[in-house]
Amino acid sequence: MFSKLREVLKSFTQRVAEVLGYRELSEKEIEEFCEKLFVDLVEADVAVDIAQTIVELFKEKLKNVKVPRGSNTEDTVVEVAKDIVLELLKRGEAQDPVLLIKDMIRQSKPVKIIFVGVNGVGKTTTIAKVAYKLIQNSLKPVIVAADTFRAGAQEQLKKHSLNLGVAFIGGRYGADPAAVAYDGINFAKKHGLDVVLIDTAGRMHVDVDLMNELRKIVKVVNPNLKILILDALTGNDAIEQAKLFNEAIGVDGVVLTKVDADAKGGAALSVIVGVGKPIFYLGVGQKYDDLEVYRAQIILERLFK
Ligand SMILES: Nc1nc2c(ncn2[C@@H]2O[C@H](COP(=O)(O)OP(=O)(O)OP(=O)(O)O)[C@@H](O)[C@H]2O)c(=O)[nH]1
Ligand SMILES: [Mg+2]
Repeated sequence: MFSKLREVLKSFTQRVAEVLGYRELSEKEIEEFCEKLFVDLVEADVAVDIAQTIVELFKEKLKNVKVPRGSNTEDTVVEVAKDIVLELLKRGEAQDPVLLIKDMIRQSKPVKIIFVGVNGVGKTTTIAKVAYKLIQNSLKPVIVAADTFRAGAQEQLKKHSLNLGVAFIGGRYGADPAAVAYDGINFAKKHGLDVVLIDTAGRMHVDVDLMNELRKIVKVVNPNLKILILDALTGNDAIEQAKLFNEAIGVDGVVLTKVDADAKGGAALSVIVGVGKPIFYLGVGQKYDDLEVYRAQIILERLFK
């Protein structure tokens, strides 16, 4: 995870520290180092506008960087770089979703959470992972398969619920997804369950009919949380997806999946920094416990390991 990005940052800070070790950087050197940094970031799949933002921040900071007497030059430069990157990573920081859900339960239950996103990003897998997290926190979820469109979607989610020992509500193929979701909510009310996790069919953010259908589901369900699932590997397109889903239904937070598969790291970073929504979790694998609460500080440590 993040390996290419880590290399880019390391070689940049080393190059800067080499000069700073015996004199201040000239304007020209700052320009050159930052130019190279920009190219390297883009090569590590960082989106161009995000790479530009990062480089501008470095240009500003490097003008005034002073190495205190007796300090290690490279450590000083790394600290400067960490400050910049941490500031950016914090844009995605969110409250721990389990704590958020517990707060909501205290107001009224069941808490209704709907998961949306384009095809194949990891909605169904993420729901299973979230259900697992809730159980670990002594909460009782029900999983609702309101994806009545894709063949096999019901079975896929039912299998997860059996594995996890979690209640499951599904619907016939082609049934009204809003009605299935409603059944799930009623089931939770009847059995005193805490959380209703609603899966929806994958849909392209540019498909007007399917986005209208989603609006209808949201209207019927009136969810406490609308969670958008984004695939880290899609980088810039993920930001476009977020924009359109947000316009259609309003998005409360994001789960960024397949971060483990983004070997370079730049695509994931671009979504974290550019999406403009809280990142609730990172999906880091296919197992039930491969779901990490997003913490800027933890990503920072990985980037500067
Ligand atoms: N490596 C990795 N794979 C993941 C992750 N999350 C999901 N996947 C895989 O991505 C594929 C698609 O996952 P699904 O959960 O079926 O995606 P979906 O969004 O529900 O797909 P549709 O319902 O068809 O729109 C599966 O093979 C998952 O195992 C993750 O965090 N890391
Ligand atoms: Mg699915």
